[in-house]
Amino acid sequence: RYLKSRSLSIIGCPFSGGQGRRGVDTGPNSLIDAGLISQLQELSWDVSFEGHQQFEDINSILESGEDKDIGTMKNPRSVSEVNKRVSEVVGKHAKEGRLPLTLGGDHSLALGTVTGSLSAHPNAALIWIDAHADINTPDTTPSGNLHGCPVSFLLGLKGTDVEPFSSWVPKKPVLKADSLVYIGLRDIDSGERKILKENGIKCFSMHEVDRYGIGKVVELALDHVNGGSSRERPIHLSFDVDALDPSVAPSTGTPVRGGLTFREGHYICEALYETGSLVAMDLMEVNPTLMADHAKQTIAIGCSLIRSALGETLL
Ligand code: Z70
Ligand code: MN
Ligand code: MN
Ligand code: MN
Repeated sequence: RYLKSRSLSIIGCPFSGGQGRRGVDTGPNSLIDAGLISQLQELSWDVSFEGHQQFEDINSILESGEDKDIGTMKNPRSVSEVNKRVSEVVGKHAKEGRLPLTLGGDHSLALGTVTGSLSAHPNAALIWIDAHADINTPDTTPSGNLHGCPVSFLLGLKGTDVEPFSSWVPKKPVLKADSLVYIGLRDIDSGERKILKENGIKCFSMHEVDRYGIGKVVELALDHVNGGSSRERPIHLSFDVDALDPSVAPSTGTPVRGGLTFREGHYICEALYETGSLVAMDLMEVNPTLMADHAKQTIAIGCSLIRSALGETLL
């Protein structure tokens, strides 16, 4: 509906500066090494992959310890610069009518991916699958980790108009609060709870998944962003693998028990594919260096979530 043809661009983002655990920067290459490209070609996608993004310069600043905190924010310059680049490359591919598939890397990268998507599809809605809301502001973050903050920057919440981000993040909010839906939440900070309430943001936590079942939850989520039964609005899917239960996807930085089952995670992806309106996808927070005995399992699930979102079951 929004793509020129069945074409996608893989954007590998080896970056870990949005949180404290190294290794998540090896996520993108693990997914590629597991055969993701040929798997998507088998689903008859025209796949372009020009190699991972080159963040060596930024990563060396990160390693050197030169990227000093600004207020509460850790690694602010690295996170800002990486996201500026990601937003440009995602925006470019999206404007060419291709579906940008971004492989993380930590979830701070979604500031760039969503900004890029929205530059090409200004009416797109954001569906955020995560154990966490990632909606802290620099004023509310308890950790200073910017992977817990990208959504607040996208909504332009109070406290996000700060350097270095203010030099490139659009002044007009990238996204309106009613264009965002969460599924899978179960670890929300008190400051985030307040923000979610005050902005009336639609959240389907694990409690709602239990109550209604995943089928109904996805239907309600799509009704919410479409304002009814239409399924035409473009959708950016940002999938944090920690939305899944740690027994399903153990190799991730902040596992929280009580998560989505294997099928619930895949169902979400399948149902979004069925809308015909998916315009971008992120698969974030795969860290093969954690629970390394289970890394293969987590990587394989990352690939299969992506395949489901790109039409595996329907062909
Ligand atoms: C916490 C914070 C977070 C992902 C952890 C955790 C945020 N709310 N996000 N893992 N993906 O530090 O802001
Ligand atoms: Mn996240
Ligand atoms: Mn998370
Ligand atoms: Mn927490």
